[in-house]
Amino acid sequence: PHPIHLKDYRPPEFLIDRVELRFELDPECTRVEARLALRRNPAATRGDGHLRLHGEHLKLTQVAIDGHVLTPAEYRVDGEGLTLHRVPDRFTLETWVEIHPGLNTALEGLYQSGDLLCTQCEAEGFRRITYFLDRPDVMARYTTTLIADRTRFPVLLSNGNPVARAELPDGRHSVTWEDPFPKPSYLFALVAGDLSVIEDGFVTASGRNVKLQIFVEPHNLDKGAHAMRSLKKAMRWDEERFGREYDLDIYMIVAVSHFNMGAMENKGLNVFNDKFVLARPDTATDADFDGIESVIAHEYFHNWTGNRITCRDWFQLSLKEGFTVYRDQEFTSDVGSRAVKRIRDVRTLRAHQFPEDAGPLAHPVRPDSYIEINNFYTTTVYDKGAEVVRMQAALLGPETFRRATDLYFERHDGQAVTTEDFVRCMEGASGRDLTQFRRWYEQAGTPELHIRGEYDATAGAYTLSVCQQTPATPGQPIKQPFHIPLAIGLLGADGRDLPVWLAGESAPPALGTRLLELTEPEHRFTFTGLSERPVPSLLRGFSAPVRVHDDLSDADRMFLMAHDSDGFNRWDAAQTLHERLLLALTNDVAHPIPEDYIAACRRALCDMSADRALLAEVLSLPSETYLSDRMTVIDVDGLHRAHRQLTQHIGERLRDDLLAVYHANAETGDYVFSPEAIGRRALKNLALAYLMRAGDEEGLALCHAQLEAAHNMTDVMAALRLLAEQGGAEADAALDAFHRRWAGESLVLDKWFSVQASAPRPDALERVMALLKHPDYSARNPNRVRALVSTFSNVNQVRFHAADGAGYHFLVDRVLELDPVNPLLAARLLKPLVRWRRFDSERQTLMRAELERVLGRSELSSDVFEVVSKALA
Ligand code: BAL
Ligand code: ZN
Repeated sequence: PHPIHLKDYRPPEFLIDRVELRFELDPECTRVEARLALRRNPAATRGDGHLRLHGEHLKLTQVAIDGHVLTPAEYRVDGEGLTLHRVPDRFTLETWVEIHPGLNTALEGLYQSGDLLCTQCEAEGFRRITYFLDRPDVMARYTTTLIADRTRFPVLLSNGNPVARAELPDGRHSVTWEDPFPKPSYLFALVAGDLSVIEDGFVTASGRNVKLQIFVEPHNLDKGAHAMRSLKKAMRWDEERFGREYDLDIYMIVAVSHFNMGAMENKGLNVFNDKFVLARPDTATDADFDGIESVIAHEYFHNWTGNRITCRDWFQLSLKEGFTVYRDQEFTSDVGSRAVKRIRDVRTLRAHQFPEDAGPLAHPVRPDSYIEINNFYTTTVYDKGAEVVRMQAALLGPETFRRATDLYFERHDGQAVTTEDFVRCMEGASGRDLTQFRRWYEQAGTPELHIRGEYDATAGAYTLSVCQQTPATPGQPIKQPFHIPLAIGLLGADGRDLPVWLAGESAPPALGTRLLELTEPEHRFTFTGLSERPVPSLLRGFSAPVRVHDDLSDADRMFLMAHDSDGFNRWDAAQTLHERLLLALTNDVAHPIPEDYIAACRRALCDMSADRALLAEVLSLPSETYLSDRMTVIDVDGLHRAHRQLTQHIGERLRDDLLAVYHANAETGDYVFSPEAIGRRALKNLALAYLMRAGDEEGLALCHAQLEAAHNMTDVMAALRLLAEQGGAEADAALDAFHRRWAGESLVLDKWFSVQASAPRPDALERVMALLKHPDYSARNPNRVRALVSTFSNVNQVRFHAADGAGYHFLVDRVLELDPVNPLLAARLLKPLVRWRRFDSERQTLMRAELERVLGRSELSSDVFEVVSKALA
C-alpha cells in the first residue's frame, strides 16, 4: 500500500450533478443501477482523457454512456475501480452492478446487521456500492429508489424526503427518496428492515415543522425516549448558540447493532451504533445516558458542520470533526456542568491524545499523508482538533467567535472546504492575524510549558517566566513555537482572586481570569499591585492542549484544590497531588502518605456545598493507564501496587466519612437523569469503591445490598464491578445472576463481558479466553469485540502487560483473526501495542515480536499494515 499526500491534492476532473440510484435489495445479491450526470470540471486541469471511477468488490454487469452500452474494449475494471477510455465533456453514465451485503463483514458499504440492511459510507464505503467519484469534493443531488420484499423489509429509508411509494406485484414494494441538498457520497445512506418507530416533532426557530423519527428493532421500542429528548435539546441549542436551524422536513435516526463507529451523520438519516440510542434506567448507566445525549447532539450538529459545509479532502477531516466535537462539548457544558465536562474531556485528552502525540503514530490535526484514511479517525483529529477550535474561540472572545462562525456558515454553505478556509473566517471576523496559530494544524506533538514564578515583596510584583518547547515527532524533528492562549489567575492568602495586572497597564483589570498569549519560546510576564505573594492558578480551564511543568509546592496545590475559583483547576490541583504521590509510591513502597494530603481529601469529601459530580472527579485517582504515560519507563506492576495501596489507605483513613457520604447520597426513588442526581450517584459509588477496595466489611454488605436492590444500571454496574474485582464464589454467583437476568439484551451483555475483562484479577486472561468461547461472544459484532478484547487490552493494564507476554500474544491472535473480516476494527485493536518502546526491555522484546508476527502475515489489510509498519518504524 502507498501513502497518499496532501500536497498531491488536485480538484476532480469531472463533477457529478445528479445521481439516480435504484436498489433491488437482497442480502444475498443486491442489484444497484446508477445513473450519473457528469460534466468536466472547469476548475480542473485536463488529464489524459480517461475517467477513473472508484469501485471495490463490485460485479459490473453493464455500463452505458448516453444510452449506448459499452463494449469491454471501451473500459477497464480492476480492484480499485472502473476506467472509461475517452468520454465526452458532459454525459450520462449508467452502470449496473451486483453486491453481496450478507457477506460484507467489513461493515463498510451496504451490509447486513441482524435482519436489517444498512450502509456506512464514510470515509470510502460508497465505492463498495457503485462506481463513483468517491471523494468529498464531488457533491451531487441524489434520488434513490429502494425495492425490496415487503414482509422482510417493510421500512425502506434513504436521505432526504420520501417522494413516491409503490406496491409491486411480486410481493415487493418500493420507496423513492429525494435529497434536495447536494452532498458528497460519504453522506449517502439507506436502511431496510422491520423497524419500529418513535415519532415526535420539532418546530424550528423560523416556524417550520420537522418530523423526528427514531427507528429501532421492535423489542427496543421502550428504549428510545432519552435519545428523542436529546435530539430536541440539541436542535434548540444549535439555534440559540450557533444560529443554525435544521433544513429538511424529516430527521431520522436508525439504531443498528453492528457498527464500526459510534454513529454516522448521513444527511437526514443518521445511522447509529445502538449503544448510542438505546437506554432505559435499568439497562443503561449514567455514562451511557450521557454518551447518548452527546453523540445524538454530535451527529445532529454535523448537519451544518460536515454536511452543509463539508471537507475538500480527507486531510481536512478535523474541519468537520474538530469543530463538531467542540460544538458537542459546548452543548454538554451548557446543559450540565461546565467544569465537570471540561474535566472529563481533558481526562480523555491526556489519557489518549497525549500518548498518541508522543508515539509512533503522532500526526498533525491536519495530517500530511495517510495510507488508510480509516486510521485517521483519531483522538488527535477529533479531540485535539476540538481544542484547536476552542483556542481560537478563546483568542477571539465569545461575541467575535460567534461572528466568525456566522461568517463561516455564510461564506461556505454548500461547499467542500479546508481548515485554512475556517481559519480565514476567524481572521476575517476578528481582524486578527492567525498565521502563527496555523501551526496547531500543521505540527504534531504536545507542547511543554515550563513555568516559574518569582515574587518581589519590595516592588509588590510577581513575575511568571514561561518557556515552551515541543518534542520531535515522526517526520517533524524541529518544531516552531506555537501561539498558545494561557489563561491564568492569581490567588491571595484568603483564597480569593487578585487582579492580574500587567506592569505598564494604567489600571487594574477586573478580578478573575486573564488570557495571556504565548508566541515566543520564552516570555516573562510581570504583574503589579500585589501586596502578598500570590498562588498562581495556571492554564485555567485547560486553555491549551499542553503539558505544564511548574514550581508549585504540594501546599500550593492543596490551597488551589480548596480555593481556586476555576473548578477545572481545583480538580487539576488534586490530580497532580494524587499523581505525584502515586508515582512516588510506585518507586518506593515505603514512601509516606502525608497527613495533610489525607486531610485535603477529607475536606473535599465532606464539602457538601460543592457539586457532587465535581467532588467525585476531584477524589478519583488518575487511572493506571494515564499514570503510565507519566513514567519514562512504564512500571506496570509497581503502578498497580501503588494504586491499590493508596486506594486502600484512603478507604481506611476516611472510612467513617465515606460511609456517611454513601448514606447521604443514597436514593431510592425513580431514576432521574439530571446533573445533580448523576453527581450523587457518582459520589456514592466512589465512596463504595474506596470502602470495598479497603476490604471494609460494611462496604461489602452495602455493595451486595446495592446489587440486590437493582434500582438502576448505574448502581448495579458499580456494585458488580467491585465484586468482580474481588473475585471468588460470590462474584461468580453475581455475574451468573446478571447474565441470566439480561440474556438477550445485547448492550447489557456487553457490560457483562467488559466487567470481567477489566477486573484485574490474576486469572483475568484465562477468563477472557474462556469468554471468547462463550455462546454470546461473536467476533462479527464490533461492540462485543470491544467489550471483551479492547477492554482487556486497554483498561486492564496490569494483566494485559503480564511479564510472560501472554496478553500480547492473545491480542495479536485476535487481530490476525479479525483482519480478513473487519480490517478497520482489527487495526484499532492494535493500539495498545503501538507504544511498545515505553516499556522495560523484556516487554519491549515481547511486544515487538508480536508486532513483527503481524507484519510477517501475507495479505494484510492496508489498515493493519499502516499501524504496524509505523509502530515498528
Ligand atoms: N463522521 C463519523 C462519525 C462522527 O464523527 O460523527
Ligand atoms: Zn463526527
